[in-house]
Amino acid sequence: MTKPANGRDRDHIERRVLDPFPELRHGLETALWQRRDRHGHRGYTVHRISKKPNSRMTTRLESLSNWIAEVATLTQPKDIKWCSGTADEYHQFIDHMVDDGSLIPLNQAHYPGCFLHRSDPSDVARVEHLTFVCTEDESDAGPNNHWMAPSAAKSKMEQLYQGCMKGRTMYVIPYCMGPVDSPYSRCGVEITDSAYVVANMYLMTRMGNAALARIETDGNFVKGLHSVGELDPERRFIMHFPEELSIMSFGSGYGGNALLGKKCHALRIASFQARSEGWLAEHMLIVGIESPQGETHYLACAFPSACGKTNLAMLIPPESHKGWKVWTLGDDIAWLHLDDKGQLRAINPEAGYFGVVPGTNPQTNRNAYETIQHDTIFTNVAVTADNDPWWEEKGSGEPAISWLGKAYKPGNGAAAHPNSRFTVAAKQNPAYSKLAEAPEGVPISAIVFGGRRRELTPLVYQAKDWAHGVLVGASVASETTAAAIGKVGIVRRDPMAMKPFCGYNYADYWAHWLSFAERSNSLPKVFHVNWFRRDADGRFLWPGFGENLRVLRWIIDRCENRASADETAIGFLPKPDDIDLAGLDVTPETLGKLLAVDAEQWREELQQIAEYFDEYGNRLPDELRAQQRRVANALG
Ligand code: OXD
Ligand code: MN
Repeated sequence: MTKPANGRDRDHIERRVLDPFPELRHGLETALWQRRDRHGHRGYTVHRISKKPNSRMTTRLESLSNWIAEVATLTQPKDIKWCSGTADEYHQFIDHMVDDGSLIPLNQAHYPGCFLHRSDPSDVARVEHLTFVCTEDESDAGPNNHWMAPSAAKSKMEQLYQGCMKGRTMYVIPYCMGPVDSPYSRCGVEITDSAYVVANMYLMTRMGNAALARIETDGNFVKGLHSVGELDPERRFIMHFPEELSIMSFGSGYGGNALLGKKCHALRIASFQARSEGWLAEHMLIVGIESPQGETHYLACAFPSACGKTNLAMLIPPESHKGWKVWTLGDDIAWLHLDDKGQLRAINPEAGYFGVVPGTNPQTNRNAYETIQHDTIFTNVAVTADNDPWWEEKGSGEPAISWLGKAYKPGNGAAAHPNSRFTVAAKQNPAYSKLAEAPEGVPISAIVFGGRRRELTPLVYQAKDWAHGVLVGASVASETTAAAIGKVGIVRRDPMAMKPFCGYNYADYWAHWLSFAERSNSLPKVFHVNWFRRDADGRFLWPGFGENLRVLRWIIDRCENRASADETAIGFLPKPDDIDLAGLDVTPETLGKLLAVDAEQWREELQQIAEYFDEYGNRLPDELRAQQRRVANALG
């Protein structure tokens, strides 16, 4: 690769200048150019820093330019790059990271536009023990969050940020969570010193000039400051200040800790903001199920991390279900608003997927598999001798180099990290819904909670009403997975699958959920599913994946009042004939086990739920306690 000798042969792509603060008054000007060859193919990128003095601001929003100035004074970057969000700019970032070795091009003939990033081996997942919600009053964060006083948290972070961007570029990323023209969307600005974060934010959010224009119109935005620091686990913190709508993250480049639009903004900060504004920010996928008759229902489903949300959001109808179609709107987060008719509507605030790679293959998730064949950033996967990405259960190829960049030796652990990820634009999904960009979102027929439980919880059941549904959601428990640091496979309470993400006291959050019953007579029906129930030998009883459509059909039929059910103490369960087993290797006896409700085990569960609720003391809504008692009494 040769660099252009002078400026004449380069395409001017973007040139924004920022110098709003005295420390950099000598005038750093960053410009990016990209050369194209005579066929118009992208060549390479040059960063040029000129010394021409200037003081032009890049935004008319003073609160934004002041904040950028403050951050630059604190972190002392060598230059500042304002991200415009164009495709060319994305490719410039990619080239830049390939040049500095932080991205490795994969086999471009097999995987065009795909790259591998190897993270620091100590930086591979969310760090819940280092994640804090910093409200003025500790009780507002609740027992569900780690708390630190805002002043203590800020002074800790300011020490870490002091001069942390010396010699680095500071990137300013204006972004919009949700379609830019949706009244339900909210914006933020992330400042980061990581080009990897910029490239990921480009795929995961609507970022750049359009978002900036909206921020300037709205006049407000969530402030997210991120630095990878030295990637030292001892100097790593993710702090949230919901009362100030701001986030400070230091010491990690991992998605959930560093792509601040995702878990930090769209869940922790947004859940807090949603409470005061009367909506819900939830850890839910959004999926549209279209019947052969052309009737489409939209479901919002909450599952703890790495419980198959992406698979459910991209479900492929099984052979037996000709004519059925499944449309993906979102695979991780839903923002839910009541419209003026009392209908709950959902938008997906994200524009891309940051999915778990291992286990993705044409059988488990053909859409995800196809989605990640091109223009994808892989993080911590293995590679084959051909330089193709490789992961456990890919179904083809052999690993040659492990995620750690070392020759792969069988018996030395997984080749790809169990929490290795793909980052990819949602539009690449063959099942991307036409309505995914609709500013008014989609009407939700059913809310579905789920967890990973070996026993106890039936394949599916329906809550008796909204308030009971809040109890069902508040009682979600699941086995832990590799998406967060810590022991895997332990059952923990994960109400509404929001344990790591609810930005305020769960007791207040449940009260907020309950309050929706006063605001609408046509709320969605609420269900609970468990795809992970096992027999005494540890074998899964239900085939899962595409076959889950059979369960979703019962859910939809219940919403339309056209399926029967047995009323039990824990809720409505399908009668054995209500789940279509045609063509499936599941005997009626197995279905019986899948739908069994063991009263003794459930009494114990209700007791544990009561003890869990006790942690919330007087703040627990009476209605939730009453629901718990009602079910416990019904169990006898
Ligand atoms: C995720 C998670 O990455 O939930 O989506 O951990
Ligand atoms: Mn998630």
